[in-house]
Amino acid sequence: MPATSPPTPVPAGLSDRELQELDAHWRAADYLAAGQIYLMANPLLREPLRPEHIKPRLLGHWGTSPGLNLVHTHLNRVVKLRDLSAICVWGPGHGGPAVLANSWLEGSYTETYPGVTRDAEGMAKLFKQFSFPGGVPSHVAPETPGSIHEGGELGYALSHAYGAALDNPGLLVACVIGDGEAETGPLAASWHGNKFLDPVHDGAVLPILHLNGYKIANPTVLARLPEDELDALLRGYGHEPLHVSGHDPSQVHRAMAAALDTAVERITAIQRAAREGGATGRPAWPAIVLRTPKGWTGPAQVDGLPVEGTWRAHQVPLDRVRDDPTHLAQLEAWLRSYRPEELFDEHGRPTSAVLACVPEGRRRLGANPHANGGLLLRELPLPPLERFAVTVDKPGTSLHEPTRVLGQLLAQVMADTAARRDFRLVGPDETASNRLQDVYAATGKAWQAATLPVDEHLAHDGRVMEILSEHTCQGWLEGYLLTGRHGLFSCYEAFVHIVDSMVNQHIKWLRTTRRIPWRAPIASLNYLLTSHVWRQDHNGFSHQDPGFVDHVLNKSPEAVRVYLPPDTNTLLAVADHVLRSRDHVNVVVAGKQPCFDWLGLDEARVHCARGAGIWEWAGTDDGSREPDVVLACAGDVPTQEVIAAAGLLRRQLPDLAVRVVNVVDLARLMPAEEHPHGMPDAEFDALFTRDRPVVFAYHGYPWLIHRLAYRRAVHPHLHVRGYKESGTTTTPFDMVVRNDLDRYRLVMDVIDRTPGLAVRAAAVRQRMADQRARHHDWIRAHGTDLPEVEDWTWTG
Ligand SMILES: Cc1ncc(C[n+]2csc(CCOP(=O)(O)OP(=O)(O)O)c2C)c(N)n1
Ligand SMILES: [Mg+2]
Repeated sequence: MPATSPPTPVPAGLSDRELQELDAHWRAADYLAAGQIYLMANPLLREPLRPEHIKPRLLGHWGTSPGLNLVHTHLNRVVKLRDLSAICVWGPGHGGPAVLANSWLEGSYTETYPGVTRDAEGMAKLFKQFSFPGGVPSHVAPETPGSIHEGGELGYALSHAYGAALDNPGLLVACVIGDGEAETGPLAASWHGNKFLDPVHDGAVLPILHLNGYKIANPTVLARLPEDELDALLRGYGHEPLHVSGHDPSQVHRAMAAALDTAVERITAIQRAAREGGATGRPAWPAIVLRTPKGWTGPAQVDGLPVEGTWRAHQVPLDRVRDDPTHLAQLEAWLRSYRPEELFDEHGRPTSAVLACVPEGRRRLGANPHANGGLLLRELPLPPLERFAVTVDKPGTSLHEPTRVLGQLLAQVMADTAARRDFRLVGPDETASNRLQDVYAATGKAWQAATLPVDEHLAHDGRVMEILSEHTCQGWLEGYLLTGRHGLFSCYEAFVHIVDSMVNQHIKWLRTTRRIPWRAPIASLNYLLTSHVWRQDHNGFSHQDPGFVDHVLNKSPEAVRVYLPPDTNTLLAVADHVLRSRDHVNVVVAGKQPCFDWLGLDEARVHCARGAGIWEWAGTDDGSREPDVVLACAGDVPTQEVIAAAGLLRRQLPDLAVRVVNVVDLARLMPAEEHPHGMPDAEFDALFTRDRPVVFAYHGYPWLIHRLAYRRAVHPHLHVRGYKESGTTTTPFDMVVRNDLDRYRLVMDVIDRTPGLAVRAAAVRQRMADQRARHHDWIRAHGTDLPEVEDWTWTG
């Protein structure tokens, strides 16, 4: 114990019997946690412990487990006593043995996995399966009943907890935060969730900062602060800290029970004041600071070195148990110190004293349906797209801002979910910048802090969430979706990379839950990436990075989808699809700047359903023979350049049979065996040909298209143009020129690659090169794009 932690004064709340029962539950959970790490036989120690009872590979994390077990035991008590609906987010998710132990004790484990019975036989299975081939993961994984949070990658516990509490007014979300996890950037930012939590419409989050003093190999920053400094820090975050510390179990049990009673009473009072008394001030929500030793109740010393209460307790405190008789004896003494013969009856079932604190049915932390959110998910009411679609009399003649029109659709969704409150829009301060601001007509921006007359659209009960932390946005939305609701994350394309690692974890979760029959499907995590690479007019190079798509497409094909709608109506069709989908991560890349309308709503729907198709009106490929060249495009700006190039070719080289193909759903390019949306070879070959030159204008880094299509017959003839990291603050057309994605360059590419054109079309090629030179001089003289570019429309 660090010197800065005097034992908490002990209130006289618990009876001696309650204390004994809580301690029995805690000891049982500790026994079961240690048993999972070490034992593959002799689970109740009815025989002397021998090397063959020990697992050959000792895996798992003991250090955090006694603390998690203490929290679970006491949450059981307070949930049962006060009939609460609660879930817990276990930040130190590496303490899987603890959460599994508690689920087994309360019976939710056996209900979920009937083979693992709540008796000696089931205990043997529980032990053996842990971190064992064919068994269960070492962390609080998707397989763990009651869990919405894996905890493998640290930092996201508190934002997940807030996401779960939003629009769940009857739910208490406890959240254990490791003192190491508390050092991460995402966790540090997520303390501010309390400035967004509405005590009227949202549930409560109870952070439990677990100061066991250490990470893997180091002390933690917060555990070494003097207690008054830590207290001031948490007060600065807007919390009322309740401190519990000690290493004498009886004293800590009493203090923890009292702290949880106080916390729940404060929460109830805050909610009552807001819900019944109309209070609108920002409340100071309670937070518990729990200071107990790492590896508490485990071996005090191993091989002469201190372990309990130090970083050495992090994983497996005794690691040579099979080979070293001293370690074996120490393990046996340690396990017997919990007195398993008092905790489990002759059949190996937990005694009634152990189970006295455990709540019933769906009140159990491992059985609360909010932690299997798909069970509670309702269809999102989506309005008919006809109400928002733009009229397209002729392609390429009218302009709309796609995301602005999408904002009108989202406003309707917000309005239609006003009573049921199960849709949220999150973003890092960019909702208006991304032109989705029409949503504010239907709901405000969540905000519980002070307001000034200059502020716009802030509201206590708003369902748009804006905080300048992409991590927090992502964490909130994940927590919200995992508990059975819907949402959308709108983000600048370049900065969504900040959550690369978080989205990995969410995709892993989805991939795993898809194989777990009792996990009901949840709404997809939908990204709208806008303010994209080609139109960073205000910002330039720092804001130009289309690589998130590359990142996501590396991940489980069953869970990831990428859409590049080329205009307003296709964006509406894609949005409608992704908002209805389940268990996916959908990345939608669409511009906010005025963009040509190419397709009417009906055509847009059909085109998006296909995912890729020929735009006959744009090409000169009349079907009488194979095309001479294919001009392909994916993304709004590349589509415009390809259509303009097709127009130039139609006039300059009228005999050339040009096929124009647009790709909305990028995974269509993948082989059918590699992605559920992948195109069979026959279809791909028919669309792109097997041997004609394909000039492909792509929104992002060109290598991605090669990666997706490398197995296709036409691949040797595939030439991809895209973003080559040549960015700056310049005109829109100069961006494409700099990256060789402009219409003139595309025409040159066609001439260079189509057999027989090099000589015949040399003059056309020269005119194109001259146009690029003219462009170079013009923008430097005038600061705007060439008039023939700025005023371009499709004339067919
Ligand atoms: C983002 C991230 N970085 C590093 C790790 C590796 N890691 C696993 S556990 C751990 C220490 C965690 O310490 P703490 O949060 O205090 O948990 P506890 O002491 O309860 O085990 C670290 C660094 C990780 N899981 N996630
Ligand atoms: Mg720690």
